[in-house]
Amino acid sequence: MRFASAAIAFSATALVAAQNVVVQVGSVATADGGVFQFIPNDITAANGTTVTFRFTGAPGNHTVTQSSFADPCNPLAGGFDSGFVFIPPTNTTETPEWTLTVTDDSRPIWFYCKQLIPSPHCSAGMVGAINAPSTGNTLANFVSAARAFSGASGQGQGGLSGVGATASAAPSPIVGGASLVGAPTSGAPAPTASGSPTGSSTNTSPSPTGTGNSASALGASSWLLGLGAVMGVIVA
Ligand SMILES: *[C@@H]1O[C@H](CO)[C@@H](O)[C@H](O)[C@H]1NC(C)=O
Ligand SMILES: *[C@@H]1O[C@H](CO)[C@@H](O)[C@H](O)[C@H]1NC(C)=O
Ligand SMILES: *[C@@H]1O[C@H](CO)[C@@H](O)[C@H](O)[C@H]1NC(C)=O
Ligand SMILES: [Cu+2]
Repeated sequence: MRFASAAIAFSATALVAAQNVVVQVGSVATADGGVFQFIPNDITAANGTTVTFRFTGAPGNHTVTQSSFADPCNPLAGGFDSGFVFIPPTNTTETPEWTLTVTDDSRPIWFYCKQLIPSPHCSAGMVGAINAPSTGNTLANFVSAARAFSGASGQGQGGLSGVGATASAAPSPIVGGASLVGAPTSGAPAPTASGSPTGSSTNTSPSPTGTGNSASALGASSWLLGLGAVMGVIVA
């Protein structure tokens, strides 16, 4: 009995951990891949999963801005946008974080960093995806399209809520020399730069593979959590 409880507690813990994904925003010049990257950039997240972006790259000044497969370096109308989070070179106090909750795992969610200084981060490959398909409109193709993008990536301001994912607050805490420019608010105006709100309608790619698996994992997780809670009560 004790063994069974421990096993269930372990499973529940592992699955709960899998429902929050942490993504590092920005890195350092000496890192593999350099400063301009999201680590990881290929995220699988079922409905309800939180994706926490941690602005750890110091120094850094980055955004997490929703775009579309067809137009990787311009904001998607109605998309989410963290705003510019600046991290000073030396301060290592609390790391600003921004958390999105996935609300629609049935289609891919594409994003980029819209910083242009010292050169556009998007064309340096600072892009990522949540639930990218494994064939067709893959993350690899998205990264290639971003790298091929020339000129200034779109600066339009997105909001807290995006298409398929939503945040409830702006990045925080902004302390210890960090700063935030263009903090997202609810009801943010649609970005002025191009970015079709129906970009996904031109996206004829199949649903991300793994959606079904994620969904069943979520279901199993909920079930185990429930059972774990019951077991906890019994054991207590
Ligand atoms: C961060 O980048 C934005 C956009 O380029 C800029 O407006 C802001 O001043 C920058 N912050 C700092 C502290 O450099
Ligand atoms: C996730 O939510 C979206 C929007 O409600 C829905 O279309 C989709 O089917 C859901 N995914 C799963 C696996 O249930
Ligand atoms: C580090 O944080 C302190 C306290 O907030 C601030 O006074 C200082 O300017 C910061 N240093 C840098 C390099 O931003
Ligand atoms: Cu960046």
